[in-house]
Amino acid sequence: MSSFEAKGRTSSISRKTSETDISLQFNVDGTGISDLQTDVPFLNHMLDLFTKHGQFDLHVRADGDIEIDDHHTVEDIGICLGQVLREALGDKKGIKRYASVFVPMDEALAQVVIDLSNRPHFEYRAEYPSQQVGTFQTELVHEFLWKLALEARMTLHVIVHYGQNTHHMIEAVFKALGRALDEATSIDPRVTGVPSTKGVL
Ligand SMILES: [Mn+2]
Repeated sequence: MSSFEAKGRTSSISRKTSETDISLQFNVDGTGISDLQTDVPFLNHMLDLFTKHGQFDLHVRADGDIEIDDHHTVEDIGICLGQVLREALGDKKGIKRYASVFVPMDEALAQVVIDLSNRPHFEYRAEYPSQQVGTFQTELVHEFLWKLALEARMTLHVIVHYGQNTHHMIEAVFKALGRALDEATSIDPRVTGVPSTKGVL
């Protein structure tokens, strides 16, 4: 069960399943303010960075079956964020559509390339030295990003070029994701209508 409420370039969702109960509000044109309460502290940290560096606003409340593990909660927040992003962008008139952003975090370097194409595709190149950051399993980064790309219907390429510290490497990914989405969703005054030769995205 889920429901949307959209206004301007904002959107919200309430989604409840037997595994998670999530409410999420997203503003594309925000000021970098996040209000996050999930039971996955590392994801809160990453979403905070994403929101700040993307100049979005993001509010998340998530209860999930973390007694099993963090998987469903992380996956379902990715689904919800993708759905509100797609909803908030509407017909995508006047947006830049593409972005490619590199972000370093000390020794780590991440690159995120986006096309808000309406064609879900996810490419991911990342090898982390550790399988866990605290209690967070690094394989869940893939799960989150893939579901985000799928539900937002965007082409998303994420490459971690190098790094030694897994926390730094994932942090660089989420900062780059924020900055790339900020750029791809930004309005270019030279663009009239939808930025596609097909006339629709
Ligand atoms: Mn950190």
